[in-house]
Amino acid sequence: MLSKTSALLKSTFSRRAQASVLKYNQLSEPQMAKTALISGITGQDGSFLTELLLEKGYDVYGIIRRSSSFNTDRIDHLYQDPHEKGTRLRLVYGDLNDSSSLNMILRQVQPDEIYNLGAQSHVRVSFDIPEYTGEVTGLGTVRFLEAIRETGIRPRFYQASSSELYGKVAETPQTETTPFHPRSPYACAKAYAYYITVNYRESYGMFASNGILFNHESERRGETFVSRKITRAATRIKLGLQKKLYMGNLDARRDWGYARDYVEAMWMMLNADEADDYVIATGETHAVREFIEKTFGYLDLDWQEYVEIDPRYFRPAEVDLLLGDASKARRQLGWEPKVSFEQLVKLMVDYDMGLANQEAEARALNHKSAATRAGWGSI
Ligand code: NAP
Ligand code: F7E
Repeated sequence: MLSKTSALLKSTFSRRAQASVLKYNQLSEPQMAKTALISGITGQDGSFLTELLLEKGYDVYGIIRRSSSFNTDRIDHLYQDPHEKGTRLRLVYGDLNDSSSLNMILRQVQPDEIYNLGAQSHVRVSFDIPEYTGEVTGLGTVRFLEAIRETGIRPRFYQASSSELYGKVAETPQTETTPFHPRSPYACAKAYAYYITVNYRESYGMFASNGILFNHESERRGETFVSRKITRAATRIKLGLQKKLYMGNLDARRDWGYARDYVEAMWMMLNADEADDYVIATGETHAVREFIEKTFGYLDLDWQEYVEIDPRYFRPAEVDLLLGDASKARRQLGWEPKVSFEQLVKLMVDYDMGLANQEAEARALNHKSAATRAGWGSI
């Protein structure tokens, strides 16, 4: 019942959020506060960044794309009725594959800051849809930059660059000067986006910065990324809702941080005196195996009883080791990660345990109603 009610509430909120997406000609309103425009607002980082910017008093516009099912789950708790005065979060339809929508939105919103977080962001999937990934994750960035140039506005521009750029790493730890060696269509697209951002800064004097962010996770992480796949599965296994967890390469090492810490770095970059490129990382690296051990250990489970390897999760080319050195960001922006690896695992497991409990409760209720129906049948 609980989960049915929450599903109903969720879909009501989603419907309201979708219904509140503005048409371009409804966008402009007299504004005093700074205005931010976010692509990828419905993603993990977009949702945390929106919270941060609203807390800081910004008016926030988010670009969402049309979807046949609701895709605003992560921001539904921030929903504001656009019919009321003083609404500070608005959504507008657009797409990184559609230049005219970007042009129109920029002309109407006239943002002070743009955060380009939209992307096909899954590395494994990028091997299946390389061309599409190039369009959105690579060319999407130049469409945005060109739209800025064409409209003649002077916003500050943040590009969501990635530690995947380092790929087959040339040195460890990786810094802003480590050469790139991308290992996937996703990373190749991000390399284009990185360089075109630098190029527009150098060519046209735009305030355009790259945040080279290492992996960052949270309770809102997509469920097919490794961290969330592990915490979702382990908590479901704990309650008997799932038997096995099938994984790929357990030896890969990542520098994992907490997404809420990382969106703060994005804001700091756009509020620095000058545009520049920064590595954002914790400075610690852990193997996928360790993430599994910590998660199952926290739940008093022996992971070896449940985890099996399925080669379908191996990648045609792997990134074996990532470890970032964020000294420049610490020195120049005053940024530091606050959440440790252990705390990250714990907060994700705690959250997913809540979800698993809801699922178990719903199953028990369904069982009960099935039993009741069976009872009626026997009358
Ligand atoms: P995410 O959860 O996958 O979110 C991606 C966002 O992009 C979603 O809002 C998605 O919309 C949107 N999007 C996808 N295709 C689009 C299109 N054609 N037009 C407009 N929007 C589109 O990613 P994230 O983890 O928040 O990451 C944010 C950004 O940082 C991404 O660019 C990612 O590549 C980059 N990055 C992430 C990490 C990390 O560890 N999380 C590290 C380095 C860099 P839907 O909700 O409709 O799908
Ligand atoms: O994989 C290994 C996998 O998919 C991490 C994106 O946000 O961060 C992310 O990219 C590692 C890889 O993230 C499974 O082979 C093993 O070595 O969680 P992931 P990613 O590929 O590092 C970067 C910084 C981004 O920019 C991206 O947008 O884990 N691994 N077994 C597995 N990975 C997955 N997904 N599933 C497995 O079963």
